[in-house]
Amino acid sequence: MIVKYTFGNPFPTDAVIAPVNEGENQTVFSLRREKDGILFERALQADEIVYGLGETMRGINKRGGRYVSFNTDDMHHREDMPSLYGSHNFILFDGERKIGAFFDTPACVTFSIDFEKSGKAEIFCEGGNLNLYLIESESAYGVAREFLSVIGRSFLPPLWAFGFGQSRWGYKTQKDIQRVVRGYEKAGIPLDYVCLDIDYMDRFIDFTVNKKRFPDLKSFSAAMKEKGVRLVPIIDAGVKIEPGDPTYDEGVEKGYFCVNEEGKPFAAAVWPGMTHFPDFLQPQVREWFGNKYAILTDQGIDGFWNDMNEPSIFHSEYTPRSQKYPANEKYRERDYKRFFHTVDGKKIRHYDVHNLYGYLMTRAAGEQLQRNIDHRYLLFTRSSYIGSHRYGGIWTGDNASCWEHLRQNMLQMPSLNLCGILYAGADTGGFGGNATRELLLRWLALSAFTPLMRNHCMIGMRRQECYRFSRAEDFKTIVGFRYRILPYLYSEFMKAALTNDMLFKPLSFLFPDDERARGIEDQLLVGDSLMMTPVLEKGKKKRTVYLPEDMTMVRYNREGFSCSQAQKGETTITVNLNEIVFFIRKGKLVPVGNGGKNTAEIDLNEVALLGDGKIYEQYLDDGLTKDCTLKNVRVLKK
Ligand code: MIG
Repeated sequence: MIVKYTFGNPFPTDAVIAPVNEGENQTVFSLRREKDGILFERALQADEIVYGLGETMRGINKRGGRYVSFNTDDMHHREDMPSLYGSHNFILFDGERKIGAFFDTPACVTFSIDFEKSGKAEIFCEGGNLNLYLIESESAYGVAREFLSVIGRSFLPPLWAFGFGQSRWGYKTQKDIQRVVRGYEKAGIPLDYVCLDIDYMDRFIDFTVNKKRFPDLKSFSAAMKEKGVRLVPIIDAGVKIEPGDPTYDEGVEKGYFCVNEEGKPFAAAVWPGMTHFPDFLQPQVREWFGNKYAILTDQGIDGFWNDMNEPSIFHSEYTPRSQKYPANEKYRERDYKRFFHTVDGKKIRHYDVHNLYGYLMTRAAGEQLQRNIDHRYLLFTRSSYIGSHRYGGIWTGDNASCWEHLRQNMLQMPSLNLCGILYAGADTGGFGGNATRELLLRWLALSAFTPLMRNHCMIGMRRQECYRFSRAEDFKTIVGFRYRILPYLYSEFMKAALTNDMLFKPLSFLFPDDERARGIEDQLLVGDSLMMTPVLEKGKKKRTVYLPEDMTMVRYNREGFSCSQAQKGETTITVNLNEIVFFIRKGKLVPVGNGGKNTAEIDLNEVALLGDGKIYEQYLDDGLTKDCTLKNVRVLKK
């Protein structure tokens, strides 16, 4: 059962779209009204697990930490980092009672979960204006399913978005892109898309293309598509102040930008220099900005990533040119308090609705892409809120080439799925820093299971394309694995999306009575049949795996798949750098295909079934149709 409780005068977020009954007096939390907000408190049992909070650090069980929902661009993803790029205020208490709580407010929320030995969950909602949704069910998984059913279906990416993508901040010209594509071709490593970072634009002006670097994007993108490779350009939130540029001119003329204290467009510096921020809280602004993407879709583009949409600010008309990027917290907060949105003629202080900005930029793009093109599109955003999953996926921002962030990538997946975000992935290999061959191979072996599988890297770092490393055949094997498991991954993703389910589940969701399984964070269930058990440590070829039931162990290497029986309990596996080992649950099947050098070569109809199950329900379609329903499921028998 889900019930909604309203406090104060909350700003509508459209996060929950199904009708929900309203209640009057909730008893789950005790409540303390303070001067600047409301504190919700609840005692935790000793062994209670607390799940949720989407894109946050630290792990699947959120106990022991403090998390601040306030979308932030900061690349130093330390383990105790309170805020990242998205805010996903859903938590799930798995104690004697199974309770889900969604604190639906675009303002700052602080979750202290058994922080400083409090033995309590303390949630402070700044401003005190919110809708609190409470769900109670028999099981943690049941609570999750109920929450997912009220926030709406995940965005459905095309099949090619499940291929492997290469990206780098620093690719400048058409030649750079061609070189990358050739590198992959020569090494025989599959590739489906290459991302264009900010340098494809003319002076970082949104919806422009630098003519010297890309003289004819339309024919270039067509030629690439011919080879099975798509181009995926970045779009930044800030619109350069550039008289003569249509986006700028129209935005000023129609009053489509956020305004400062004097009611003039607010000016803040980002990559293009001084910019204005589109006021995505206004529906007509969303429609206008979203339709701008057609400038690129008309040139054959059907995938985008939305960046800098926290929004990130270097400095503004109110704050001094910062020495450091991004602007430090003090200045950022000052800026966020000094610009405004206009909703139904009323001025709304940005600070109070801060966490909606990236979500509504994604909604702007997604709604119009949906209307303007006759097939599915790829879209992923850096900043998000619950609800943005209906329009696009996310990537988890500027991580680094370190083992801790590889682990973090894995731990974030079920938490994101719990908040509706199914299409997600991290910068494989790490954004900042220099990846080693070993780290990149292990990371690819993990990303092979995440819907977004993209190698991305920061300007100035070592070249991180797979073919730049020695013995490229190992990369061919690991990336090639993704293309062979794709019939399963695609099918499980689409079924999860169509039935409001999770793709990545903690073991505890399916084995709630197994004490050992409840504590495991470095193994995950992926879809209904598979358990992933990646190697996450440097220099290790062996790792321990816990099997909550008898399973089929599957090893993949250049020879292909080999299966063996594995017994319930603890086992040690050896996984070489050019191998992947995973498990199939008892009585289940995993369809695998023949692979290919891109998704266009994949035949979803031709699969072999691994595992000891009897039937598998495979979702399949042409990868582009918008007509996605469960009628596209066929039953395979073994
Ligand atoms: O301030 O566009 O997270 O993926 O490569 C950096 C350049 C701006 C941040 C994104 C990153 C991207 C980079 N961007």
